Formats: sequence, C-alpha cells, structure tokens
Amino acid sequence: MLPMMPNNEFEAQAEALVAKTKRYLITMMGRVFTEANVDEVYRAVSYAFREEIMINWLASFLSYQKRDSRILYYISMEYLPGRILSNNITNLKAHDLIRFLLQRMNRTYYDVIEREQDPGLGNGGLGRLASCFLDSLATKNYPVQAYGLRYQYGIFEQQLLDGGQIEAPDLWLINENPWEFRRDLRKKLVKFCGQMEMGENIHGDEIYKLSGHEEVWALPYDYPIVGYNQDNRYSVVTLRLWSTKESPRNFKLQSYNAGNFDQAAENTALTDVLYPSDHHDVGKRTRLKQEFLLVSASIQDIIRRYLEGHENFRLFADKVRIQINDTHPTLIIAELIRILTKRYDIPWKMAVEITEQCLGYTNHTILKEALEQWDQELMNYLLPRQMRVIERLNQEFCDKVRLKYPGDEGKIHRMSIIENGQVRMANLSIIGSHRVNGVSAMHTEILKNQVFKDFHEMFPEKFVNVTNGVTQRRWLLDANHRLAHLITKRIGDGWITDFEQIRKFADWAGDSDTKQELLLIKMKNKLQLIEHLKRRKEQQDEKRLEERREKSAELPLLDPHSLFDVQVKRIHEYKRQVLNLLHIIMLWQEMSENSEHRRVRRTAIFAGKAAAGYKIAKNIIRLISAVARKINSENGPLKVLFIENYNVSLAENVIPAADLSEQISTAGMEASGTGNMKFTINGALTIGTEDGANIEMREQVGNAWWPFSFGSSSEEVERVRREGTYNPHEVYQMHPKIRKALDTLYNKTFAGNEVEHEEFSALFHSIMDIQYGRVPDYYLILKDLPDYYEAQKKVEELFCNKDQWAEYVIHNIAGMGAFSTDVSIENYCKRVWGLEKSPIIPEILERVQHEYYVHEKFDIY
Ligand code: 26Q
Repeated sequence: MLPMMPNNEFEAQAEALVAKTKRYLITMMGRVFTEANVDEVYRAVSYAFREEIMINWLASFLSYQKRDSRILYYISMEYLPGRILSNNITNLKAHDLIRFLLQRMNRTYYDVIEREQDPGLGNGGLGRLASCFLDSLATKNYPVQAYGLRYQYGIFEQQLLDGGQIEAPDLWLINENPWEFRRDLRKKLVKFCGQMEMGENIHGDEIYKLSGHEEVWALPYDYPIVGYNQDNRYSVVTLRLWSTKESPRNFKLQSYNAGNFDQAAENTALTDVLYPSDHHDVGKRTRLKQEFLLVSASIQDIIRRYLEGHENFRLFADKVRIQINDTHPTLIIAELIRILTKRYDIPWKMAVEITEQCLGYTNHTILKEALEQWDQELMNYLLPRQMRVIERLNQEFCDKVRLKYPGDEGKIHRMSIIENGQVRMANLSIIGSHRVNGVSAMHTEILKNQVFKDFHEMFPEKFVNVTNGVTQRRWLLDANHRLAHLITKRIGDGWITDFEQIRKFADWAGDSDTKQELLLIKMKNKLQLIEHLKRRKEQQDEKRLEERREKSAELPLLDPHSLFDVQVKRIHEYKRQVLNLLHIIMLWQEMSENSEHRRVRRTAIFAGKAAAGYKIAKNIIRLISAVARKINSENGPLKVLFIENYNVSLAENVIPAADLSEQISTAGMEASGTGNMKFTINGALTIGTEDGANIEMREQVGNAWWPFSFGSSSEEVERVRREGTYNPHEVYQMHPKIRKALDTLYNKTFAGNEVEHEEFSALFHSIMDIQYGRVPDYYLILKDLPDYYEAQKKVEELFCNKDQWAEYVIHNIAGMGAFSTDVSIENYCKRVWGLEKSPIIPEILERVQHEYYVHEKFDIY
C-alpha cells in the first residue's frame, strides 16, 4: 500500500479494499455487509488486509533463500504481540485507508480494532521483549524466524472479586483467528519416554535407539510479523507456534478405553495452557514436556530448512544462529547434539562445537527461585536420550574444570550441570552457548561478578551485555498518536525508524508552544483513559450480569488535572508495590490530619497479575483494593485505582496517560525493566531506584533532568544482606509517620473482614518478622521508604510548575534514543549473531506480485 499517493489513486485503492472486504464477508462468512456484526467486520477487514501482507511475506522468505542468508532462529516459550490488526495498520501506514473503509461500512475504528483478543502468550517482560524484537528485526530487514507455543489458553484473565484476584480462562481463540495459518505439511513428531538400546555412529560415538516411547505430533501455526513500511519493500517475518491440540493421533485411545482419561488426553492437552508464573520455577512435568516439545519440533524444522539448501553440515554453524530466551528452551542444546551425532553421523566433538557456535543464551533474572532446575529422575524418565547427552557433556566439562583448577572441588559443585539430583539449566545454557548476555549493563555485571562468577572467570569472552529496548512504533507511534504527531511536527519522522534522532526533540525543551502542546496532549490522553475505563466497566458489568455475578467496584470520579501516578507490572515482592502503597497511606493520613498540608491532587493507578499460587502477591492486590475502597469513599484529593486484567492493550491506554512512572524495585533485582522505557517515551517522569536499565536511562537523560532517583544502591543492598546489618524495627521506631502507616496493616483501618485482616497482617509480618528463614523485610521496603517519601515530595513540587515539568519531560523523551529495540537488535547482530540484513529482492517481489495479480484478473466479479 502506498502511503503518499495522489487522491484519485488513494480512492481507487480504498474502493478496492472496500470491495475486497465485502467479498470476504460473502465468501467466508456468508454475510452482506449491512448485516454483518462487528466481529465479522473485524475478520473480513483483516482478511482483506492480510492479502497485501502475504505477498511480502512470501517474498521475504524467498529472498533469504535466494541469498542463502545466515538465519536467526529466536526460540521463546513466551510472546506478547498485542493486537495485530492495529499494529499492522500502523506499520503499513494504512490508517487513512482503514478509516475510509470503516466509514463506508458504518463502523468506528476503535469498535472494530477492539474486537481482536489480545494474544496473551506470555507472562510479562520477557514475552513482550520477544515481540518487540520481532518488530525491530522485521523492520530492519534481518532474516529471522521465531518459534513458540500456541497455547489454547494464554495468561489467565484476571477478575477482581471483593478486591481479590480470581483467575478465569483466557479464551483468545474462541473465534476464528485471521492472523494464523495452519501448516499441516510442516508438522513434526516428538518423542517422550521409552527404553533405550545403545549403538554407535560411524565414529564410534554412543547413540541410542528408542522403543516403547510416546509420540506426539506438533502442528505449526504461522503468524506474519510485519515490519514498518519504508519503501513498499517491507519485510514480513514468521512467528511459528506449535500446537498439539489439533492432531487426533495425540489422543491415546487405549488409555481412554482402559478408563485413564487424564493420561489419554495428556498429550493433546500439552499446549493447552501457559504456565502463569514468572520468576518462579514450577518444576512440573507438563512444563518440561512443553519445553521439550518446543525444542524438538523447532530444531527438526531448522535442520529441515537448512538441508533444503545444503548437502551436508559443513556450513551449518555458519548459516544458523539460535537464540534462547532465558533457559526455557535450553534442551535444544542436548537435542541438536543428539541429532547431529545420531541421524547425521557427525563426530561428537564436532557436534558439540557446531552447537556451541550456533547458540546464544539470554538471561533475564537473577532471582534464585526463578533459575530453572529439573529433577534428574524426571528427565531420565521423560527424555532418556537427551539425558545421556547432558551427562556426557557434564562429564567432559567437569574434567576440563578439574584440569584447569586442580583440587578446587567447590568449583565443580558450583559449575557442574548436574548437582544433588538436579539438572541446572543455566549451567547447561552457558556451557552449550558461545554467547551469554544480560539485559542491562548492571544486570550483566551482576551475572559476571556474582551469579555466574566462575563461568565468567573461565570464559570471559562468552559474556556480553545487550541492554533491552522497546519498539517506538507500537509504544509511541501506535499507542500515542498525538504525541507522535507533535514530535514529527518538530523533528520530522526519521525517529520512527531511527530512534537516535529523538535527541533533536531536546532543542524544543525551552519552547513554550511545544510545552503547552505537550501538556495538552497529556490531558487528552488522561481523558481518553478515563473514557476507556468507563467503557470497560460497562462491558464488564454486562458480562457479569449475564453470568449472574455482582457488579464490579464503582469507578471513582477521576480528575484529569491530578497527578497520574502509575505502577503497572506483574505483582511481585521485589517490585515493591507495597512501598508505593505505604507512601499513599502516609499521604492519606497527612491529608486527613491537615487538609491544607498537601496541595497536589493525585491518582494512584495500579495494575498487574499475581501468579496464581503466589499468596503474598495476592494479598498485595487485596490490600490495594481495600485502601482504594476506603480512600475513594472520602472523595478527597487522593484516589487509588486497581485496574483489572493488565495486558498489552491496557498498557497502550494507560501508559500514554501517566505523569509519573513508578520503577521502584529493590536495587539489583530487576534485570532491566522495559515498562520504564515505555513510560518515558510517552512523556512520564520516573521515580525510580538505581536498578536495571533505570541507571542507563538516567545516564542518557542526564542527572539534571532525572530528579526523582532514590533508595539504596545495589552495593548497599548486597552489603546489608551479607552483613545482616539492616533492621526494619529501627525504621519503624524512628519514623512515627511510617509506623502509623504500617500499623494500618494490622489495626483494621482497611480490613473489611477477618480474611482481609489476616491477609494484611501477613503482609505486616513479612516486613517485620523472620519468614521462612528469610530476614525480615528482605526487599528493604522500610529501608528505602524515607528516601522515597522525600523523592515524592520533589515530584509534587515540580508538578506544581507545569511549564518546568514539561521541560523535564521533553529532556526525558529526547534521552531515550538508545532504548529502542532497533538498537538492541543491532547490538545482538554485532555482539552475538553476526547477522546481515536481507531485504526483499525487488525482482522476487515483482514476481510474487505478478502471480497474485494475474489471479485477480480471473476473478468473476
Ligand atoms: C520458569 C520455570 C517454570 C515456569 C516459568 C518460569 C519462568 C517464566 C517466565 C521464569 C521467568 C519468567 C519471566 C521472566 C521475566 O519476564 N523477566 C523479565 O525480563 C524482562 C526482559 O528482559 C526484564 O526487563 C525484566 O527486568 C525481567 O524481570
């Protein structure tokens, strides 16, 4: 689709699109457009639109093939693409066309866009990062294919009942999905369990034959990921998601007939649900099977594709790059070695070298409870052959360590893949990869100096940093049209594909008109959010009425002039939603005592899901709701809101409306954060700790324009934990205001019943007492609260001077050039993948276009 075209050409195009949409309504849905409902219109528009996309999709693929490009395979258990239609419209610059089309069909843009269910195939940051990468890789014309799982149910839908979280299934596939293509031809067989019979390959390496095993078919569904259209040669890359659902042979009829219904359906159900826990290893058998399913099907597909263009494996290590998104797909290391030695008779040593050359591993967390470990017994049972490979790898690795550090048994215990009957996936990942990266400068340093110290000492060259980013196309251009427009008016549109250019926006920091416009845009975005929340509530209440449940809590009256203070992210102790809440309680207490005391009106907004089994996190949600209930009932200058069911689409509405971004994790614990970047490019200022990418953001913006930094440094955190010198009781005793706020957690200020009283008391105790062998206030909430309180005072001062506030905002936006995923992937290309661009070859595009249009001529229409 041509973005800049003369009027008559635009009209011709738009009319053709209208005709095509109407045709789809007839041929796919059996409806004329005057009778179609909005779901059908959404689908027909998507079908019409995707025809264009498929031409470039095919041409992208054929171009990689023609060049025999090195290809990156990105493997992740999670993706959070967000709504696809709206993003495709933005990336193809087709807004005007679509508006024309919808006007003709008597529909409004948002009604249609919002029919699309958000694909919630991930938990949070890690999944969203994968999707931002795909947008950037496609836009920058890098040859890539991504693999994941097509969960029938994504991350649960969060509902609030009496202020507590209830999990409802996420029915994202309830309607036909116009963005997926089932590829029966590419299905793969995956094997579990069984008995092994030892043999040898031609080099005498041990290999194993399997019998009596289980077989599961993995069926792929392909999703086109569209790059930004710069010259009509935009690339489209493939996200291939495996499913076990639709293969009838996965159902074990014999088990069923014997009455074992669960067993019979175990394999058809393998891709049913996403494990809804982040930062916590679940150790469940089905999760391990899911991980291996992804790995086995993907590596078979990678090898098949390589062998389509090559006769032997000589060039494999040159043509293939595999990036694993955290340790979840680590078994690909064992499986690739196994296949190379067994199926293709490659000597063990060479197979190991090839594998290491191809692989890169990204670590996303240093929390101990999130580092994956699998029971050796379970692995032996489910994956006996892969386990033999891991054992041999481990044996040889431990020999090397002994040779290098004779007598240092401690090293072996720390570095060995298998220890105490557990298989440590991070160790396997490091040993089997040629690059290991952290996701912010600080995080990578912690990996090198603490978590993986021994490995770094032994292989310093393996460790590199690649700081995360976000795609400015979804998170600014698409989510915040108004601000995007203002920026383009001032500095041109180069920033859309070259975010470093955003720096030029700083030239406007002293310009009154720009600042006024900026403030006006923020006001409009807040009003839009308020409208959005009202609409959402109406829809919810309708649904609840149908289900005969009670209405949700009333929306308080929201004041768009108030400071929108926002913390939206997964609920986790280390992210410290409780720190934020304690400060809100302090403010409320001060305002109640003296109404003149604080001038700034404030709307504190929270949203986020808690892992289903994470008790304390669920208590936090209930506490926020209870505080909101009480404070909002007084109709004062302070409002508290917990918005249900945080997801990408809600983020796109909330973030552009934020004044203040809460990034307040305990220093050293948030690997990077990416919400922090999304808020800043949308014109919020950050109140934040010196953690993850906050540090680099501060450096880029400049200390002078980053006034609300607070809290203990990571070194300080490390020191007090090591020395055990921090005692929350001291803070409690020394600060009457803090004590008074904290006391509300057990003195029934907010608790409406006994259950709440117990839950809030549990939170109190998690801060004040030893819990499960952990020191009191492990996350140092009270330690940082006084400083946080002072930083919040500065926020209010600055917020009173709107003109100055706007100046800070402009400098913050202008400092974000380094935090585009366009930059992150360039760094991966240089430091990890050695990948070269492979844009569509014009002749190939023409050929595909020609074939497509010839067909058009034969339409009886
Ligand atoms: C592990 C084992 C079993 C089941 C689930 C898991 C699991 C799943 C998801 C463990 C961790 C995750 C997710 C981690 C995550 O999202 N980390 C975040 O990654 C972002 C992108 O790099 C960073 O910005 C965040 O700082 C980091 O918390």
